Amino acid sequence: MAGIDYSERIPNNVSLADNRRLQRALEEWHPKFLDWWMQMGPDGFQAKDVYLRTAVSVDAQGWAQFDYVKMPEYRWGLFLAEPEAGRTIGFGDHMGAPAWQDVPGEYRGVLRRLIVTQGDTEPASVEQQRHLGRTCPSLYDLRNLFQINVEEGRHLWAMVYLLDAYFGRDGREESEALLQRRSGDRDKPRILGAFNEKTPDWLSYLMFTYFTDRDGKYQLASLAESGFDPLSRTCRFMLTEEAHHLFVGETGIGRVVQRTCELMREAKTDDVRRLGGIDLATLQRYINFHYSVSLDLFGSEISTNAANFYTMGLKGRFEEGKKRDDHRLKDTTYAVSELTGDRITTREAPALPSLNERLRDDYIADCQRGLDRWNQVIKKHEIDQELRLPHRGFHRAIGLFAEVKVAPDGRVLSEAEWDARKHEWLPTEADQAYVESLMQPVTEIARFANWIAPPARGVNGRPVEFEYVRLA
Ligand code: BYC
Repeated sequence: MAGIDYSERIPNNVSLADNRRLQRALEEWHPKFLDWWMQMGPDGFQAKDVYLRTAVSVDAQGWAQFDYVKMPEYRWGLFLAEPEAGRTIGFGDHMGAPAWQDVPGEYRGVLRRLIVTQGDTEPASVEQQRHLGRTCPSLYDLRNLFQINVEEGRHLWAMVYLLDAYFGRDGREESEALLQRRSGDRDKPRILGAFNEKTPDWLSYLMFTYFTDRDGKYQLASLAESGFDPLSRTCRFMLTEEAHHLFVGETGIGRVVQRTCELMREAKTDDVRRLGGIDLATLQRYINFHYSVSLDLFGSEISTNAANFYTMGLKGRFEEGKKRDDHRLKDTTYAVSELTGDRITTREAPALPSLNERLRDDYIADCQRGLDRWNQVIKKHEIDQELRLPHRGFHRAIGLFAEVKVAPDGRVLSEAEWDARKHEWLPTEADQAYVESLMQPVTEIARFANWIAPPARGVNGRPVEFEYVRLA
């Protein structure tokens, strides 16, 4: 069961051949997906051989195989983590009851909406990244981009499987709509804010994989706790793939920081733009932007939706199973931010509607770990500067802080102060133009753009100087 049947048109470990109706629905959706992929997927590289990993098993050990594949021939499929015998619902009003193998009728609408929101982000990110291949800093980075893109495509398949298998005609309509919305489109935008932003250059992309993919990790981990077992099993396997996306972001920004520090040391200057590097001040502004739009993805501090998802047993907390409390949270509180005049304070709020904020707190702590590692790189070069996460209220569009302007240090500002200083804190047009000017493709084996250091090692035991994408 852990192995995946590749003899089928749609590789899967869900016994698809035994469910003719579902198989037909997915076989009808498949060509539409491929049309979308050709139209909106990586631009200009569809006919090239890329050294990609493909899932061949859902076991934690040895689940992937690496080989050259042309992206449209990638074996997208349906993979769920192994079922846990006797699994019960771990939180909310149904705690202790057997996990649902089918959709509980009374929660159908809510569950469908959660799955659609999750599913919508996956193709959105592929659309956002579709032009990046043309300006890659190396073949190694190009390959990692495509790996992420095909896996986001597979994550779309994962959500479409749930919609088609468990939500009948409505589910099939939602599956179609997932291929029709477009990132940044005025008339048919993607559902969540960050997925309608542009990813115009590789610095933005590395920031996106660090900060926005990390929201994915936390949302998927909460959905992996779901009492709806097929969703839980799907998300558990998606998390295995997600780890690589976060690795690309963390090591990618780490490599930019490394290169910047090398240039600063060599030329004894902070102004590495003269040398074709990305100065730390610009990096800080990109961090501020991507972190703040990703914080918005967790929703409002106080949310009855979040309370309902939990009480219904549909979406848990991060690592719900490891927490030692009653897993119902009706009588407990949680500290959330509050605005008192122009001061930001905290107050104890009922725990259930505060669940978005709690998940955001887990996320913030995780984000800080990467900053600590990048700051180690800076310190090793004996440079007395630090990268910082801005205050959670900085540049927010959702929740409490959407109403006010907050500086990176947490001071509440007047509109005039904000307007006068925002160019210090967010990427300016000049920053964007400069970063764009660096985006010249580097495609010789083993060569890297000047603004990013090579990685410590290659992919799957291959050397860094390996032909990760065959362009000839
Ligand atoms: N943009 O009660 P509230 C990933 C809406 S990333 C626009 O506070 P709730 C990935 C909200 O829908 C992970 N609208 O929100 C990463 C609600 O609308 P209604 C994606 C927003 O429902 C990289 C209203 O505002 N997965 O996988 O508690 C590459 C009130 O909101 C936004 C998920 O998000 C926003 N940012 O929480 C590839 C998990 N925020 O009800 C992939 C599934 C809120 O008034 N989704 N609104 O019409 C959820 O769990 C929840 O929908 C959210 C929002 C956490 C997103």
